[in-house]
Amino acid sequence: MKHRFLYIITTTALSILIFLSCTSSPTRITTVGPSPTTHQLEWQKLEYYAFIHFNMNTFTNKEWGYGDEKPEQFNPSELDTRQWARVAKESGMKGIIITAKHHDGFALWPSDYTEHSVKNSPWREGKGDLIRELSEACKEYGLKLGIYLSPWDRNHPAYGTPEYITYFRNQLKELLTEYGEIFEVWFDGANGGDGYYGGANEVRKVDKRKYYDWPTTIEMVRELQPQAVIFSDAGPDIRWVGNEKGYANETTWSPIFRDSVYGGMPDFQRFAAGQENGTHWIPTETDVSIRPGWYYHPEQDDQVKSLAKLVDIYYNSVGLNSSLLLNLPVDTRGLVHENDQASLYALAGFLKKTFERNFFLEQQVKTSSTEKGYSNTALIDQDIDTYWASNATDRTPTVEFQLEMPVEVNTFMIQEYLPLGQRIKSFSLEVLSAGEWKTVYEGTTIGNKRLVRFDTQTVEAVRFKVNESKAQVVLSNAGLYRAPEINN
Ligand code: FUL
Repeated sequence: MKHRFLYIITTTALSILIFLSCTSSPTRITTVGPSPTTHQLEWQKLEYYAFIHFNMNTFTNKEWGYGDEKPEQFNPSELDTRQWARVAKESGMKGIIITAKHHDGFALWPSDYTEHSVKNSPWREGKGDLIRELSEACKEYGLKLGIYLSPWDRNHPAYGTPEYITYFRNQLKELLTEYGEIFEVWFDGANGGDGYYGGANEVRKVDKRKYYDWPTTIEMVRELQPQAVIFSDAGPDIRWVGNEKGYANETTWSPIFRDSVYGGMPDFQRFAAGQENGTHWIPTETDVSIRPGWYYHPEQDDQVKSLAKLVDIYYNSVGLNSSLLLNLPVDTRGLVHENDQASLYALAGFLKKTFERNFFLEQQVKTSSTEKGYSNTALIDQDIDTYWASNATDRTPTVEFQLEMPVEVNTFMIQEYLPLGQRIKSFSLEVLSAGEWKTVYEGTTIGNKRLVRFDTQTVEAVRFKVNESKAQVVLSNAGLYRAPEINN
């Protein structure tokens, strides 16, 4: 009897144990601070896409038109948006954002709300619609389309009054309803000042906090293109990196105290690094031109950024928790210039060669701890949606990648798993070379992606150490690469 009782107790306990071990799921990790929306996450994956500045300024050889230009001046001789799309695609870019209307007010589509547009130009005898041509070219080449619509309009007579805001929204509505899916809407912070304004030729200042009533416009974008991300100095989805040189901050938090910033604020640079305990998730976008100017100027044909410069920009934008919006000033023919194309293709070749082989794949990974239900193989599965987590008490974990064979390398990549919030505050990178560990880099934040360059050397193992973090560490991917030498 006694034995029977013991037997029942033991088998029941065993069954409960087996049941628990089969059903126990990974420990739920709580999100730290703000985290991205699904649309922000999709955008985050794009990393590299084109800006195209092509409009009236291309033909007047200016950066900012006054607003008194004549539609007849817009006359590209060989405009071919398919060439733009082909070049962007072959350069590894994921989309194109076009200056549908810049500060001078000229519209690249036949807007119903103004005469200051392509419909009164000699191009395609006034029957052309550049936004339509570009949207079709993007579709053909599998690229996303984004639009830049300048809030400042130096041509419109009503600029500065509520009537202009209605006009601005009418134009935006045309762009958001007639050209298919838009992935990003770009609102420039530069606005208010002197201009033509229908012949008034005066200075018009606006209250940048209130004049545009941004919440209503944002609601309209959400309704018409719910998947689109909206860019401005203050987001709501993506923010300016704070300079036009192509360099994000070494420390870049995606969270920011959104309510303390507004579009066009004078000291925006102060916020470029974001804030560790910011209230909203608004990552940065790094916009920079491949030439000194945003628009095409023939005298800058020999000032196209070199491969070395573009690589530096790439590492300091995509590799610093930002995205790279690289501007191509399309020329007066209506084509991406040969020199720009050559630099773009050189960068594409460099990136392909660098990232085609990840030396961590199929190697051993050792971590100082691992949260229950997670595996450190997630770090090297090249899947952004899977992740490894250190355990809840280990805020300064170490991840060691042990290589079966020594390899000659110079580049390291690491990514945090963003849906759980940005956590890491500082890290160091060590390599085991000729039997000795040495630190090759000390850095701060990581976020979407951190790329680290170090002197080319043969390594036997790599150690990534988190020195400070807001909580347990959650990483999605890591990589080790050999970038080719650059000879220019
Ligand atoms: C600035 C503008 O004033 C420039 O002309 C250019 O469009 C750049 C991307 O943004 O604020």
